[in-house]
Amino acid sequence: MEVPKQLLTHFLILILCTDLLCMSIRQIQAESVTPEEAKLLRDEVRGMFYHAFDGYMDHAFPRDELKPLSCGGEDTLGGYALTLIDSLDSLALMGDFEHFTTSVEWIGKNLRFDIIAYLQNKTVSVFETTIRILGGLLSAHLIASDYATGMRIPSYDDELLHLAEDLARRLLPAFDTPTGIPYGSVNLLYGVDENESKITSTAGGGTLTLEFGVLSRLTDDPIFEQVTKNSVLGLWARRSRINLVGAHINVFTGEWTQKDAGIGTSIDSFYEYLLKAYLLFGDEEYLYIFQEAYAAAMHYLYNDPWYVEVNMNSAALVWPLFNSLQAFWPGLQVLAGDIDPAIRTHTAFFSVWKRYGFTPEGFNLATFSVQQGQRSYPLRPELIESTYWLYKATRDSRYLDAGRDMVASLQYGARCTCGYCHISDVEFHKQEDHMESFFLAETVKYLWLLFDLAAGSDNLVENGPYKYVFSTEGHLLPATPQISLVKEHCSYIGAFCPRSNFGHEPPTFDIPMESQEPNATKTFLDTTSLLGHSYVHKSSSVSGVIKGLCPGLSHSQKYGISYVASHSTTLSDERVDQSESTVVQSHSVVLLSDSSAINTPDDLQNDTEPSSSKGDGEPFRG
Ligand code: DMJ
Repeated sequence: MEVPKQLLTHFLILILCTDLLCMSIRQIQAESVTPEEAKLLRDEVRGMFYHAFDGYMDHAFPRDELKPLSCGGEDTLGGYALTLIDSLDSLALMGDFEHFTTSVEWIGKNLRFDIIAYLQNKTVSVFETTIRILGGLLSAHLIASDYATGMRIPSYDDELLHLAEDLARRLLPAFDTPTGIPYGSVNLLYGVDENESKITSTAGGGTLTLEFGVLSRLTDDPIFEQVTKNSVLGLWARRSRINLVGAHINVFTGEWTQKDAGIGTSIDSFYEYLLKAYLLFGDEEYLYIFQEAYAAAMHYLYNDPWYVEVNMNSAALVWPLFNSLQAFWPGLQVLAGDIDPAIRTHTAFFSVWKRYGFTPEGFNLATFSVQQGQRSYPLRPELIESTYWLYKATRDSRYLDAGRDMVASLQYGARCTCGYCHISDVEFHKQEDHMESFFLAETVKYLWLLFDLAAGSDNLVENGPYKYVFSTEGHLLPATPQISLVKEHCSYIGAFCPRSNFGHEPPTFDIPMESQEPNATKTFLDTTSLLGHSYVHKSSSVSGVIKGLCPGLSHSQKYGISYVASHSTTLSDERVDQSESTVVQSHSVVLLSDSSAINTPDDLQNDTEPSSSKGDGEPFRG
């Protein structure tokens, strides 16, 4: 492996320096990533992908995951080639048509959930199976079946869609509970075992809507969308009076069995899917819930720049802990248009990465040290994901520098014989013989997207025929007219919907506001004032992520991140087209946290008066 010299120097600085003095030395020594270096880094990341992917194919396939130190395989989620399925859209994204085709064809011919269910009598996690397998199959199906992606496979005949539908139907029995919140696990042949635990996590019940919703819209069977929305409503109905949710709930009684509220472990993607379900499907109920949930999180959990865990009823501090799953949050804030806190939080989280070369699963904010028992780094993507979103929104080269640090850490600390290894202890960098499938679905994908964007962005996400929403497993879900139900929304709104948007022609994006019908413009302006922003539209090219399918489509116009504004940005990359790069936070999809809007109830359920997680005192001093 050829290692760029600058990367090597950077890594040496990274491992030798752990204190403030060294941070300033590092700042002096490290030059910012140039566009040329971004290309090299993108290629470096591509090499990382293939080291891990080839290792998996050579030593583990068709088992679920690679054991990268011993060069073997292990079944971790049902025994159906998990890593291959989780990697499909990464292959397509990087333009590897050959591997994408052979992989899709192999899965289409060989994977049969009925046979696996019958022979192996498997009980699987509803959450993991949905986000990794169902999401992987659906995103690959949507790429392989569509000429507009440039990756249409001629021989492909919806095999992956049929597999996804079969699998989802096998998960449906899990939703048969009094609350609508599904059991955590289900047997693929028999349904839910009578001894199955009735306790599940909030993320487990709240992170299914994208995959199941897409399936409903592709199969014209509403059941998948209905049960998963019902689950979200079931969780939200049991929120506390201060709009927080706990971590674990009994799916029969609806009682919270773990009342710690936070944005990380066990809850994280509940928030993520509220916003993304709205963005992808245009269902405003999700937006409404997201606004309420987000405002409460920012009021009670945010301790600028960190996030804590508090009791969901009293808001009393429970854990002054950064856990690595929280690191997706700045990326979500970019989508929501709340960039300033995202920048500060990312800086704080990244300081933990810089200190150890990786983020530990838990970092104690009272002692500012690694939390005992949470010392590992299992190749998680969250901080990298947020780095990508913040770079995309700001084009600030500090995010490329952060990405370069992360590549250096992975290359020197985690790369091992046949792939990339988990780090069992971030202080000693000991490698462990596991490689989670999300390393290829997310970790490497977001790094590649980051540097590809800096190098000129020639990929499906940036330049493809649709705007994409990323699932929590990093799978690409396109806002096609069929998925976003453009027709339905347009007829509902009675707005400007040219016929050509519904034919075989690809939809037009980035329609200049000036060229839209007056009623469409009005919708946009109404929206921004509704959200309380003083933003005045000036740009000739307002590009919301899914905007343009139908100018009258209200949710598309409210899509939070706009990459275009005629003001306010630092630009480090002069090659980037001016209209694309001068962006950022000009308008937002959410009504941003307004603490005065949250009433602090006098009579909180069970618990004591809410303690403010901000302002009064310093909860982290221990
Ligand atoms: C992934 O499976 C998903 O990102 C999920 O939402 C959280 N856990 C892993 C990555 O850390």
